[in-house]
Amino acid sequence: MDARYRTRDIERRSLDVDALKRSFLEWLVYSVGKDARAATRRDWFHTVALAVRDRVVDRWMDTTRTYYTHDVKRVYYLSLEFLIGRLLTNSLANLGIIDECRQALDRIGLSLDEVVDAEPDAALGNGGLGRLAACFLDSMASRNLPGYGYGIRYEFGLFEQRFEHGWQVEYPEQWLQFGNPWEFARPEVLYPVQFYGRVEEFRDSVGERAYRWVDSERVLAMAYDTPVVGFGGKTINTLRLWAARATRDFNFGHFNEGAYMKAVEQKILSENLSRVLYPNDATETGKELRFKQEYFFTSASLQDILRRYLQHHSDFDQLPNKAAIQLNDTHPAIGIAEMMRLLVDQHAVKWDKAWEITQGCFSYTNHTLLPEALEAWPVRLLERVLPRHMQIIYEINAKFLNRSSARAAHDNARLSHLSLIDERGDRRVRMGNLAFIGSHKVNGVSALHTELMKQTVFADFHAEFPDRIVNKTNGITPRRWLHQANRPLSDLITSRIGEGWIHDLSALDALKPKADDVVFREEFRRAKRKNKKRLAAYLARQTGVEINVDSLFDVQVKRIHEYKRQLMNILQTIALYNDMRDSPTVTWTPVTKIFAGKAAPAYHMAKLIIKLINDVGKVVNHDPSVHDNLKVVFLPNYNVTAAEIIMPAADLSEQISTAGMEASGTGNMKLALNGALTIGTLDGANVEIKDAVGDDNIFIFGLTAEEANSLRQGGAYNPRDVIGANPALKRALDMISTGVFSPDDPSRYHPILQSLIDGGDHFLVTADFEDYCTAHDDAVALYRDTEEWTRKAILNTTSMGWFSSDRTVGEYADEIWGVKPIIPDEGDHR
Ligand code: GL9
Repeated sequence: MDARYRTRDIERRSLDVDALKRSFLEWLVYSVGKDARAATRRDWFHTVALAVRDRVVDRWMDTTRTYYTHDVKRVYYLSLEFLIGRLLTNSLANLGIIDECRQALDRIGLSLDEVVDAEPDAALGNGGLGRLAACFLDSMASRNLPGYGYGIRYEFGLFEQRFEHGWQVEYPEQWLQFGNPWEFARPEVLYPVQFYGRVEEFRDSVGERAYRWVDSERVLAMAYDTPVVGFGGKTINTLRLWAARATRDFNFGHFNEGAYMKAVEQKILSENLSRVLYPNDATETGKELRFKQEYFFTSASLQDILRRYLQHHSDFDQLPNKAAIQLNDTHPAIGIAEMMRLLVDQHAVKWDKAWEITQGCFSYTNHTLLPEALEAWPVRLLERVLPRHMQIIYEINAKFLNRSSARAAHDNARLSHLSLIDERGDRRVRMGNLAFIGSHKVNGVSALHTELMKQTVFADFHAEFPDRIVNKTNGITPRRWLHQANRPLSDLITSRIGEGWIHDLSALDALKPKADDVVFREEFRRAKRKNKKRLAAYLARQTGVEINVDSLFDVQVKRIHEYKRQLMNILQTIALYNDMRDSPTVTWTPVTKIFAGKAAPAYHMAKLIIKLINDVGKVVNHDPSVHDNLKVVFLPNYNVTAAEIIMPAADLSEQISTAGMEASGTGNMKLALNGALTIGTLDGANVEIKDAVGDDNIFIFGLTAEEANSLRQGGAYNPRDVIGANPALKRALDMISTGVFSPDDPSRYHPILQSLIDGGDHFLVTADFEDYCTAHDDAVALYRDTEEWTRKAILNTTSMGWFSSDRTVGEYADEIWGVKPIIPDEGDHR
């Protein structure tokens, strides 16, 4: 090799400050094409990202080569959502070169923070489910597990939320507008994905009945790869996202202008498949395009998985020992039928063998029990869009039901529950049932949720397969959510116990005694205050509302949903506001209520709740009689980047869902890890957080899942009586109903009041209100005792070690996937 290139190759991998600086200056000119004088902050972001990417590529290839050479078993995490957020700080931190990069930029006269701020937030997900997938990618790479993410490269991520007169308005999120320096386009990695058409029966070479899918429309899936940098930079895994491309069969230049334009139109239509992320957090009511997205990325991913397997094998017997395919919710569940089709139709594997292989490979995670979120696609849609899959599903169903104990017992009710087809009304395919029977393991995401799965939606399946359902309580990556997001606290922790906690969060245990150390408490408070100042400045910039840094930062950040009960929080806020106005001579503890979160665009009740919070904020924030003791701020456009600023600054974490409805929660973990005390119900992972931090260090209130269930089942619950018996609640509701917060439209909030009073209060806001207020009063009272509060905050942080997604992913690897860590061999480039 030319010696000059060799030197430059070494140079471009070097992690020292001078080499980084030289790389930046060279990249700016030769790749971004800008002169330093003309470069914008965005140009510098692209420059730095490309130079950092250079430092990842060799290791990435080492990792990929190692997996290939050793033919290791891989994990394939199939997810319609990967909410990865920004990647620059993440890559720098995991490579261990934040300080070097900061200095290199400094020498050019640039600030790293400003460069970091120019990166768009990759919002390829709606909320917890998508962020969990992103945390798992980080943990798999950091634990040296051979894990691939497969998903869709949406051109438009989750919509941008703005407030217009306090109402949520949605705008397109154009994260790719200026290009994406992290990804590698792979125009040669293309798979055909078929839709529509019909099935032809024929006799194969040995005279057996076989099927082929004909007259279909084809779209191509093209791969885009993003390296996933593990902590320490040893393992670099791959996130492969698919974009839809028209096939070349499109006939341009034919006959006349009309035909030509039709061909172009068709091309555009087929490429719509990867255009936009659906913004609902629960249900996609029968949207054909959504269903096609699910099949599109699942089919491309499975074809890719089989292609990789066949590099080393000539039959499929070993597939379950080489590929663990995890279904992130039912969105990729059609993959069960697609795997059967690929094996049986394309590769001539016998049905029973193919079924054994499929079950051996697949496992399924359930993320919610909300009935509206259980996907059920109309049979008529499947027959039209995926005719061969519909046949396969019927066949799977017939064989399954025939062997079920329900058939043996002639129990028709149980048979109809187990069936893949819901026969009530228009016939539908139950994707949860398909995922269940096609998998060797099925998991819930917290202890309580897994228990409820066994008792409710999957009770009949659990009786049939008592070993299949297992629990895998969610976790969060400590890299992004503590090490990167909270430098002040992260540095404090490292100063006492070293850096080991970053890849073994259980090391935080050793800090528990520090809760009783007055010096440590002082330093802990100082870190929190720094974070609070940063959030206050951010909120002032984004909303114009000035808040008191010494007030209690009371935070509820998550999707807006009735079951999450932001409504209960704002009602308590109104009650507190009234108390403050009633007793102006009392010394009140200043409280700042901070909200953030998006509502699904078609979810009118959730949007009305946003408007209510904004309306209450307008009144409260301008009322001099509360002397700045209460502020209400709703930060628009909540995303990963905003979360990274909010989590470290929170004092109180609101986790107040109706018990039994929040499968796990993960924001609850981020907040507790960053030293917020939780006020919450015994729901989802709150139960396990309470066990970890101790009853004295958390504010638990309200009905349990069991109590909530029997209260509703009993049918005798009357919200009207409860409201009548609680003057503070009644007064708050009266104020809303008489237009105190909406003088321009006094009846604006009647739908909310109606749902509480005449609608039966399905989410039990009124039932839990009093207990919630008491818990809140306790929290505020404790906050006055600064030392005691800090002690409990420290115990929260130091007790959260178990909630690392490293632990979660380790459990999946051992108990579901059967994969082992492998340290990549080093290539000859160093
Ligand atoms: C969710 C659950 O509602 C959460 O409780 C859970 O923590 C996450 C991850 O397991 O999954 N399921 C679900 O559909 N969403 C979740 O957050 N919704 C969104 O992602 C918007």
